[in-house]
Amino acid sequence: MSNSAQTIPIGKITLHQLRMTLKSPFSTSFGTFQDKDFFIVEIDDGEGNQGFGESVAFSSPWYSEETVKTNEHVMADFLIPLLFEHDIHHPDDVTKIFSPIRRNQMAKSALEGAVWDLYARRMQIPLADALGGTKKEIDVGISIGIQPTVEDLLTVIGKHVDEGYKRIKLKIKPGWDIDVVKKVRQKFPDIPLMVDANSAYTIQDIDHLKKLDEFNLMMIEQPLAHDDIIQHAKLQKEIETPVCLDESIHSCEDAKNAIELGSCKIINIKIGRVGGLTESKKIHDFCKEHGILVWCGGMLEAGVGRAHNIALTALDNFVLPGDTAGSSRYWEEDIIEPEVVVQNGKITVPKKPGIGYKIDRSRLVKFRINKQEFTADSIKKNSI
Ligand code: OSB
Ligand code: MG
Repeated sequence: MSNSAQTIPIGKITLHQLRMTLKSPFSTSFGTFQDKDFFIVEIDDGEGNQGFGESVAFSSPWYSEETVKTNEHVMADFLIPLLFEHDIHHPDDVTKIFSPIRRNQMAKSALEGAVWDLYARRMQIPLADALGGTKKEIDVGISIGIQPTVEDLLTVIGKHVDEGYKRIKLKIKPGWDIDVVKKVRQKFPDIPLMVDANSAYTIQDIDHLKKLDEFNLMMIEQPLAHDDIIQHAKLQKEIETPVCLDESIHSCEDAKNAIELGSCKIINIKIGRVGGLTESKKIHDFCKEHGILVWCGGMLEAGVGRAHNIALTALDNFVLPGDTAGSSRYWEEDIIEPEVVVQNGKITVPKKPGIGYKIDRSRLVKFRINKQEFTADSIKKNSI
């Protein structure tokens, strides 16, 4: 092999900005989503291969500080120039190349994901294999937003249980918690069930949260502040329900600290929140060594982000079902071909190279509201 074959050439980077509308609104303790703006990153190696990534930041900084606009700014003005300036021998190099830029994990992850896909396609292997994944199929659950009434919630749960989802996650908030979970348990005594508070409580609510212990929940996700691990450790000592951290974990370092403090027993790994697949794998490996269970979270992704989640979940310590539901749970028309299908609560890990799904170009164009292209030359011109 020549030297150039050992680096991943970055010929052109395209930011496709898309706007898609969820089939039904999704409500959490911090707000409701329906229209979704995001970027599909396409990296062309100039040798006939393209890799794809998806940015998962929302339009408002409710879940984390990043937004669609900050993702655009940070990718266009800082991260894309860094990619053109450095040789990439392996996708793991990207984390290091991006390290002069603080945080902005979702912006980093969108580009890093495209490099991983491109790498796997060039190698002619599935992304799951490139990451070290061994599963042929993955178990998936579903996250159900806050509903107008408990009756509505029971109906929605029944539908998804019938579809075969392996566990049900309910969004909770003060006023939509203990009584709701009680009624769900009365109707569905045996389903694997968990709750996600998205930081809606404080440590003062400890006695209230203890009441969840009687419902045999798999876990409570991110009950306390988005940036806390200290109070979560106090809470975990007092409640039996395992605490799972989502918002508080932005890196493997964060995961190590949380585990050392006893802030959680389970970690939700979201590729975007931790800055990419390389960091996700690092957290997965660390948790495996320390007996901490992990699962793959979701950010209401379109097909590209969904495909990345599936590839990551093929790693063996993703023992708990994640939030990666089928495309049709979110979208009338997804941007990949075929769309992601769930059967009996399982998704088959694709065997084709890269993310293993084809990009539906006509739908990409249909949902596109803006497009920007970057080459090494255009970056140089801009910086003069
Ligand atoms: O906390 O996991 C979360 C959706 C938007 C923002 C945050 C979260 C969620 C979900 C849905 O729970 C996950 C999905 O179905 O993609
Ligand atoms: Mg969550």
